[in-house]
Amino acid sequence: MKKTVFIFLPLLALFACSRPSGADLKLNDLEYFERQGVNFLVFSNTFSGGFNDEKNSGIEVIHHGVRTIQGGAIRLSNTPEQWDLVPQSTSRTVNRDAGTIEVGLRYPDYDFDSRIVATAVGKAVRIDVYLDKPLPEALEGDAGFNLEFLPSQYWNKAYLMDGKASRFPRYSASLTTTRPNEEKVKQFKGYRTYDDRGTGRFVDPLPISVGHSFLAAPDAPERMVKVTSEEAELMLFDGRLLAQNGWYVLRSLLPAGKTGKVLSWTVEPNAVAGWVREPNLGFSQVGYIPSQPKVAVVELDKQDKVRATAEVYRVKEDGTTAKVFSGPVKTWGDFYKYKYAKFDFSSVTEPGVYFLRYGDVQSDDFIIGEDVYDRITDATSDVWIPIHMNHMMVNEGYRVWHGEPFREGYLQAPANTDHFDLHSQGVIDTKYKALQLIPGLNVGGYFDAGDFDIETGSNINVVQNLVSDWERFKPLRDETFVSQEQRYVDLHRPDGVPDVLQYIEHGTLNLVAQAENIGHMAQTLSNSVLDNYHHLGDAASITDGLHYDPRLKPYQKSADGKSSGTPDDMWAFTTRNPYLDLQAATMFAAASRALAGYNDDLSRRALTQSKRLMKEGTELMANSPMGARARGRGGFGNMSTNLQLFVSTGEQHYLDDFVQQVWPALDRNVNSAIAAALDAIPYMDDSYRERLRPYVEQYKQYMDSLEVQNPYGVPIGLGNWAASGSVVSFGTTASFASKYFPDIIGPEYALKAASYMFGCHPYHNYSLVAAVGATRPKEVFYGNNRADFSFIPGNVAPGVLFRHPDHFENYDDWPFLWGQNEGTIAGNTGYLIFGAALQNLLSR
Ligand SMILES: [Ca+2]
Ligand SMILES: [Ca+2]
Ligand SMILES: [Ca+2]
Repeated sequence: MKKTVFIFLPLLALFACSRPSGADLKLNDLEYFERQGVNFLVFSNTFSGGFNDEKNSGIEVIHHGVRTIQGGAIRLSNTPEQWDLVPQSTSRTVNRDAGTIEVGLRYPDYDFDSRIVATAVGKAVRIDVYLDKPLPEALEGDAGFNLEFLPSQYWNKAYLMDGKASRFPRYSASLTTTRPNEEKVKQFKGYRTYDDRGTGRFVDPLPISVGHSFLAAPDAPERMVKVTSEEAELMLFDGRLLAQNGWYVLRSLLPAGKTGKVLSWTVEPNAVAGWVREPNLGFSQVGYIPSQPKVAVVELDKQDKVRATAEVYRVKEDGTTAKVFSGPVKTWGDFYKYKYAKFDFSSVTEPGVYFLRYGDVQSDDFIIGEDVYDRITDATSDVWIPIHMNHMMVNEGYRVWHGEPFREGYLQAPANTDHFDLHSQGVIDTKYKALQLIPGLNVGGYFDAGDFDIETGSNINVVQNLVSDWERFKPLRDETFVSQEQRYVDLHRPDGVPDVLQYIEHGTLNLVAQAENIGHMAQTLSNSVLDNYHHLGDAASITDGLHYDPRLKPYQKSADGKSSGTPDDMWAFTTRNPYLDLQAATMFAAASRALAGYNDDLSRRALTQSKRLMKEGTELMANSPMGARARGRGGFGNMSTNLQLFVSTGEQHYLDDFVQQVWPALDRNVNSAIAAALDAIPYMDDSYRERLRPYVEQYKQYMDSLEVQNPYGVPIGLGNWAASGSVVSFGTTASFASKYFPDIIGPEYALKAASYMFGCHPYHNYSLVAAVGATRPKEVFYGNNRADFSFIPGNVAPGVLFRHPDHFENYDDWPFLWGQNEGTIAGNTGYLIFGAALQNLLSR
């Protein structure tokens, strides 16, 4: 977790008496089974996320602070993948008197219901599965009770099956078999996660171990779990055979033709006697400027007690260290699972290298210096963004990140298609027929995130963010060679053009192509088949680069080598969304300004599309239920669009419309409208700024209220995608508010957001930004190289994800949970603005 001078024994002695380690599991007020070191959750989180099996649900165990087991449920395959069917939870009943949690599970596709009853029995939980009707025949031999173990916490550790010792494999290399596709249990909406290469057969992993008594990790007491079943056979599988994000799966098949109690397991996670979670010392791994407030947040086990003092040490030039400050640690209070305290060492201001010590815990070292924030966006700008440029080959030194993807272009998506990445095509509303090539779309644009689609809304945000960066801060940094003619990008090779301009051009090229060739904005340009959507590797190998010709057989190429019968071409989902058109209009107006004088042709085309989409989008919105809903929600319609169009054209009516909208929007919700209102200041007179003043004061009250809402004083979200994006936005708005209203809002709010991003947050204290500036950045991210347990420099993780009812987590040894570890192109360009705004604020 962090560098530690480890003297654990005094802690054990101190706290062993406060909660007897021999205590049994108890059903607590938060409706899970608990003893010190073990949280045993039964469907506190259901399979209701947007992407089927998110490895976040069912029966879960948080074992000595780490969620190492999840996915406990009736499942229909040996090693469930993300798009395998997941059960609906039809009921969840907690019976305090009986000490049980009962859940009803249903697979509507098979009209298959089951019930799971979990009962604490001493230090174990007994899991009983009941069927009121026999298993549907179609699921015999497939339906079973599964429990999944986190590979990175178990690999290389030992396990015993019926007393026989083996080791969890570091990498999957166990036996598989193939079965006819007809035997495959249906996957999500009938899609297939696999390409059978014309064999008509799917791969099914074989168990690596079978028995009735399974003991995981006897060699690692914090991970030791015993599972037994007298009747049912336990089988251990390696889920990574089918999907790199698979877990180890322990399962038993449900018996055919039986009702009543059909399966019973006993699961006993070990609790280490006297264990108390090591304090997590939150601080900025990037460091601090001398004048800024410096407050470390200490996250503590509720069994732990707050120490009176903490210390700051300085690393001296001869390599020795000396204590330079000792100060009080003040209790903040409880926040979900842990309790928190704060240590203020703002008085340490001399530039140098330091570390913190809290009892036996020593932090990584950090720097105090005027320039610590100067390089926080360099990796994002020089490395992460150019690597995500679509339709280009991207080279860095000796390494090619990817070749030129999607050379065959994009086909019109067929009508009435639901998509696995949450899009859908309604009736075709373009001049193209289903599966007809839409010309001109394979240019420019950015990969969405860890996947390779062009998410139009995100790409609009990207261009908007980059223009905002360009217009406000004029970054002339030139570290990237970009040639649209060669379709080639070379990292760390200056070419005489500011990179931000080239990035704006690249995004605009694709979006203008959409508007011109489709007539309006597509929702997405995305994969047509699921088995290349989850692609890991070179983006240029996702499709075969040949036009799809249905007259050929799959895997067959035409005589001229230009087309193939493999239906792997990407699709454009074109269903018109006027709100998206308005967002595009805003972005095109901004892009046309930035590109003027650099690429005049593209600048003119962008402005033409902006005006057209503004007019058409506004009319469509006025006449659509969506428009009415947006107004009902207090959305501010085309307010930002009007501002951007005024700035681009100087036409007064755009400004009048903006002014008419901005004050009611602020009155409705100052927190959501303040950023747009601040954006207008450079174009308005002093009276606008003065009228805005009370709203900024109101916003300050909100910012201050965060200090009592959570120990970190920034907006920590509890959603299914962690909240570093909202912390970054908060930091950006705080920076601008502080710049325009320094007498109301000081720089400390923006700096608090920076500290959170760089390590002062729950769970661990690693910087959430890959690679740059920090002593200890996170090491694994959900990028397109996630199978290598690696990162793309400059990526910004969503961060610390909330799991119901009381757990925050961010895995740094397991990249595959997107809600914690997947940086996005919109989020990362938003981080670029935050970095620039912060630097601008501090250089004042
Ligand atoms: Ca996507
Ligand atoms: Ca350049
Ligand atoms: Ca193709």
